[in-house]
Amino acid sequence: MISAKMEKVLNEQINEELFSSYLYLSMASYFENTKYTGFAQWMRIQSHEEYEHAMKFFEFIIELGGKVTLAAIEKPKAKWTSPKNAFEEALKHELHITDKINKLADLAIEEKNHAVGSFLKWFVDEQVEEVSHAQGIVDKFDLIGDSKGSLFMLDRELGKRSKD
Ligand code: OFO
Repeated sequence: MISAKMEKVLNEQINEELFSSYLYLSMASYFENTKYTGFAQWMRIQSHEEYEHAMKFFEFIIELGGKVTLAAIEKPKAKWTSPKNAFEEALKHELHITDKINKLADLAIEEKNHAVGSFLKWFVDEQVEEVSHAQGIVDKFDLIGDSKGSLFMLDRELGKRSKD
């Protein structure tokens, strides 16, 4: 039910999602080390969501009768210059993932593979949400500037995030 090319790019997306999970886990560790436990909690949840995204691709490839082939996960960065810098990189990363999902959707159209196109719709919508969330947080960092008190409040607010 899927071409060799489609199988390859779906497998590559498992790797992209697992790297996302690893990157956000690394950010969680960075925030724990710098005592921003609220930001760390937000990143832990994000990391878990990314693992779930990887598993959606994993199960879908199998459902299509394809073969899952796992590859090495790139080592993530471990340090950022500030909390704002970490969230800016999270936003940049989500824009990269959006581009990957869009390219996958383009291939589904090109190959007239409606099953893959339908599966990807959830991810297209999810990416709109992910980019909007990350952008919203970066905007808040811009608003608070150098205010330590506001940074503390933001850390507390983001720490309320729980698993949906
Ligand atoms: Fe899987 O959405 Fe973020 O990377």
